[in-house]
Amino acid sequence: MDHKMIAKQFLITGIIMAVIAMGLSILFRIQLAWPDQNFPFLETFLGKWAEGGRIKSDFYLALVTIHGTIMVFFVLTAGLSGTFSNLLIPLQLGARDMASPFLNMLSYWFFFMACVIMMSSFFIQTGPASGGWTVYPPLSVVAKAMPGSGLGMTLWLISMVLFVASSLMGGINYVSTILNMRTKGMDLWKMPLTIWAFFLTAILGILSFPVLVAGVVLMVFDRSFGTSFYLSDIVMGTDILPNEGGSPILWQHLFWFLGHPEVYIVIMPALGISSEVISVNSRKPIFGYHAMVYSLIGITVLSFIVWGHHMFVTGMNPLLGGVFMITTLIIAVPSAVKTFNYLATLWRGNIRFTPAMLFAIGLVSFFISGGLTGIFLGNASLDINLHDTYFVVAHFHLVMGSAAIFGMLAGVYHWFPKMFGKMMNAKLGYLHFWLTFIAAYLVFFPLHFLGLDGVPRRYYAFTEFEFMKKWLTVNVFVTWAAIMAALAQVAFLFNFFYSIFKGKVSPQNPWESNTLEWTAPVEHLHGNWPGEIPTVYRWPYDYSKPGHDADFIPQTVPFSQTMSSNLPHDFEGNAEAEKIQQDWELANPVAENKG
Ligand code: HEM
Ligand SMILES: [Cu+2]
Repeated sequence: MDHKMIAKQFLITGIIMAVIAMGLSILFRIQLAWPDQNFPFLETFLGKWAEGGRIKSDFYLALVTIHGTIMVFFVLTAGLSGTFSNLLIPLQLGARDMASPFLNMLSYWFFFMACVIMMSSFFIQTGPASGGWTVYPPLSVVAKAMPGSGLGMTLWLISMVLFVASSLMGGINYVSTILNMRTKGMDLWKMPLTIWAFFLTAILGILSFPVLVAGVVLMVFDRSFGTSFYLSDIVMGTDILPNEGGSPILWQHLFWFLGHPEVYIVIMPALGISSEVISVNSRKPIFGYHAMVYSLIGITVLSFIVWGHHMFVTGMNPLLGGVFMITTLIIAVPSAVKTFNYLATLWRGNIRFTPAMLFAIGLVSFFISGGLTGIFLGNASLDINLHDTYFVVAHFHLVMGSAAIFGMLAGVYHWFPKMFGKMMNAKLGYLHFWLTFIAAYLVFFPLHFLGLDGVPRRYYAFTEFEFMKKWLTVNVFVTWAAIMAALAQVAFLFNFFYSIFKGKVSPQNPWESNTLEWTAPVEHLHGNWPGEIPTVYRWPYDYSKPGHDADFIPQTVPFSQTMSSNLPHDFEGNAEAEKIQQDWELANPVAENKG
């Protein structure tokens, strides 16, 4: 199957999963806002999970768990990375397809099966897994710990193993395509930042996902074969469980060795997309291209040595905590480099506020405001107070959740014409952006204050605790904001599906962009380009180049055609372009004297 088709499959599956996950969050937000009220419609809708119109506490935990799992893995990993890596890697590099189209197709179908199995757990007697998206033992290992710890947890594990297999097949394909299948002239330093981001994301995935599978295998042993890797000294009621010698901390190490890179697997493609969109729509070269690449590499390397910041309160040796704290805070440096680069690119740009551009700027906003609270959480001593409170929920929903969703939406608006040959409606796009942007801040900003006051996450009803009662009005407010966020997505869904069929036909290069994908015809061909694959001469960010009349120069335009605007560094490392320049200089001795 063609990579463009597979990209669409990932996108549409991702959108469906996002709608489901958002629906789940509305359900549990209703519970949080009106903990003592009955809503008969919930029973109609959820049956035995909401008898008498109130969500059961076990089911509440299942909702939170599946919401988080779907959002992180299925929407923002598969839906985001899968869609845009598949679409853009061959098109922006000048390849006719992925290195292995077959593996690529298989990777989609594994993902699809993972989604189906995860959702099927809503229809079994004991309900879905309910130990949180991090599935910490013992809830995930002791089958009778709670309803979702039985079959629901088994389905969760199966689904995740399929999902990991899917990501590995995808990732290996992306890496080998990027390394081997670039068109003539496309050296590494001519690749768009999107490709750099997808490349490093794929490497992160390949190196970290297998660790999760290893951890899951041990978990299956604990669950089914009486081993005790993760369990020790558990008493249930008066029952002493037979486990001996294991430790749940081992699971935390294995999980977060994947789990922390995972949050960068989620955000890096979104950062790559926003680089591209911001540069195109500022009509300016991206500021600090090399610094952007090195900061992505820095994030990739560092993200493997910070996992312990999720475990500050497990009683780790304070010295070790200090090491994790320092490495964690160092990640702020490449992240800040990226932020400053975005702002410097926007600075004095000739900005075109397309919907894609607004979403990309929105990403920068969330990345900054959510990133700042990461500095608090990264400090071992502050984290002791903030751990497992709503402060954490607020932090990661801004920096990873909202930012990555905005990156994904920026990508959808920007490359929709490439995917479907049609334009999306810009007015609906603006409506969608402003409502979502405002609603997201209204939802997540107040949650910081709950966290600072010590309100813990994953609790079913706050009214049970005297000190939390005062937050009830805030919770009601947040729930209304979440409902507004959900309604705003209707504008997007309508626009998306309507435009596929009835949208205006898109021109070849609607955003006047330099990159290769826009040189391919609008109609989808197998193999992307009808004749030869275009040759690449220049980097992808030649916007508003001094001395040139048009404000953009596609990567396929040789330097021999833009003699008035060439700069000395344009030729670096490009023997062919250098030769063209030399030949031209030989043929035009006068022009050279002038220069
Ligand atoms: C309408 C948008 C959203 C709302 C209203 C929302 C709300 C919530 C709330 C209230 C919780 C429960 C917190 C707790 O009790 O621990 C939660 C958990 C979570 N959410 Fe969201 N969320 C939204 C979107 C997202 C997105 C886009 C992501 C992607 C990163 C995400 C990832 C998570 C994760 C990982 C958890 C933790 C689940 C767990 O503890 O197992 N959410 N969300
Ligand atoms: Cu982390």
